Amino acid sequence: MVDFEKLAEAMGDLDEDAMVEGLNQVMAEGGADAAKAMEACQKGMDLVGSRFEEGEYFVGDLIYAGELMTQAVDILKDALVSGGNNGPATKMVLCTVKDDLHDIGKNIVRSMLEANGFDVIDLGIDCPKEKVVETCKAENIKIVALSGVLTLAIDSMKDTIDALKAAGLNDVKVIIGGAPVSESAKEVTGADEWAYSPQKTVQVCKEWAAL
Ligand code: B12
Repeated sequence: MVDFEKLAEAMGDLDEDAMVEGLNQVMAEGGADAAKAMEACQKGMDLVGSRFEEGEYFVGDLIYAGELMTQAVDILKDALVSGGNNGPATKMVLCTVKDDLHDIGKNIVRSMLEANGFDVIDLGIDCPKEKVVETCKAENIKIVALSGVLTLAIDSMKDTIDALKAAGLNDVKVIIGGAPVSESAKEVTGADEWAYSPQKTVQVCKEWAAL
């Protein structure tokens, strides 16, 4: 049985070998603890964020941490897939909203969605609302996931959701996520759902894809 505290520490210490060893052990044991392992990695990411704020880590460390998280999702993805992936992949849009350049969390969410069979159109960072509207129209998208880490991202999320409504795309479901997102942000922005964990994001998007 893997020691999840140690796994979180390995991620926090950016110790790739220890992290990969722990994750491979989870998979070798059948993958039943994959969700717990993912949580441990996220705890490790929180450590990374704190160490950055304390001046111990630098931007390069954060980017490397993002790469490690993506690697973790890759190792665990077969065990993280919930439910069947039968039928054609559902296309959806994901982006970091206007004026926000943070994409480490978005990329982790994307890896998780792709691991669960979604065809994710990633519109990148600092994404204008017009680009989201155009893509939804052109690709007949019914699910949009908006990421944002800055407090001001909540305003951009609201603008994007308002623009979708103004364009008559009322059947597009929107999930928002990122550090400042909460139930009250959901109410302010008019989003259909919010989440912090990538696992909940996948669960919600799967429910919407089945509608
Ligand atoms: C890394 C980082 C940067 C990097 C970004 C690199 C990159 N490629 O992303 C760089 C150095 C570029 C950067 C720049 C800036 N940053 Co910065 N940054 C951070 C830091 C340290 C970590 C963010 C991160 O990646 N966390 C790890 C990921 C995994 O977590 P996450 O993004 O929350 O994602 C998780 C969930 O939220 C969720 N999730 C994410 N997206 C989505 C989407 C959906 C749909 C769902 C459901 C879930 C979901 O899943 C993820 C996995 O669990 C935070 C501090 C912190 N501790 O969080 C500050 C922080 C976010 N930055 C901050 C600031 C102020 C800035 C700058 C303005 C600094 C400056 N003065 O220039 C600029 C902003 C530029 C801009 N316009 O965006 C502030 C924001 C303050 C605020 N409340 O608005 C923070 C909080 C630091 C602080 N305490 O002051 N930053």
